[in-house]
Amino acid sequence: MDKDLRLKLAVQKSGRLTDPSVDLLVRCGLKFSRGKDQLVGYGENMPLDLLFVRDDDIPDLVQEDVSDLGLVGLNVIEEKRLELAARGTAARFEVLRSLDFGRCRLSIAVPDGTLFTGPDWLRGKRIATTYPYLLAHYLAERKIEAEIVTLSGAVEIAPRLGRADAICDLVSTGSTLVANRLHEVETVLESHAVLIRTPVALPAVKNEWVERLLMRIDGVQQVKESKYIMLHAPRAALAEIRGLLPGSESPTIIPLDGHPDKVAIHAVCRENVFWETLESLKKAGASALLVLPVEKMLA
Ligand code: PRT
Ligand code: ZN
Repeated sequence: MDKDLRLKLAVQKSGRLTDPSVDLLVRCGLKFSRGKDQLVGYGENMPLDLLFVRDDDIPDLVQEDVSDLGLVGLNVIEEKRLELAARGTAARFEVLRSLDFGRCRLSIAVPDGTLFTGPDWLRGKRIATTYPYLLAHYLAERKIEAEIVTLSGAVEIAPRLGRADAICDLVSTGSTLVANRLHEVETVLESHAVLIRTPVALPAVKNEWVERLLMRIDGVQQVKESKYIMLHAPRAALAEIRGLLPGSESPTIIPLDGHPDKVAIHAVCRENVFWETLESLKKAGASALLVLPVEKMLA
């Protein structure tokens, strides 16, 4: 196939988003082999190649149409959007999907023992961060003037080194903050990974593959929590039992041969089915309960 008709998707080369990004694409059916330099993954069963790059480069690569698509943290693209705006350019990449990995938040944290009285406390303080534009935006929205100390990493040690009074950094479990005797006081941005695409119009073949990929991503995201549940129920308890099925739309109801007072119910539950739910179903008269994982789903 013509090289220009193969989709290019930029993913983080090595970091927190690498495994979940690759895992998502493999679940979408992609088989790929990595070149010698390890920088490109060649799709073997789809016209889609992966570009392995630093996450910070992904918005530019997509904006400049070097890559058609990118998987990156919302934090990175929102920082980029503000940085471009400050330079008088508009960000032109488009967010196609929010994904269910890479969850974290950009938060302001202060040293333990600080009497933080609210955002106003930040007035005139020095705040260390690797996200100067998002922090400046947060402060400007609240009309707070503070000094932003832009660092390239190890933000959490800045207060101990006397370089800052507070920090603005990504937090997921919070253990890095605890280890550095800091605690979160304000959330600047809730983040997760997103799929972005170039603003440039793509040839029809490529667009078709973008659509197919999106459909598969939706399918993969839906089945993660979904379960297929089967059970027998007395007709008299049908309404109650249907009400107990978590997140299911229209279950299939099948008559049971030789048991006019009973039916079989099959339903896809779009939430996890917990033991408590099964216990409640049993209490309501259900029997022969079976819960199965769902492998693929296409609406
Ligand atoms: O080399 P490259 O530039 O590609 O990688 P990177 O070092 O810039 O990025 P990386 O791999 O650390 O993170 C990639 C993306 O993962 C981020 O842009 C976020 O979208 C997302 N993410 C999710 C996180 C975290 N969780 C996270 N916890 N990114 C960074 N962290 C940091 C956090 O700042 C803290 O210093 O991890 C540390 C531990 O966090 P706790 O709260 O779990 O202790
Ligand atoms: Zn980075």
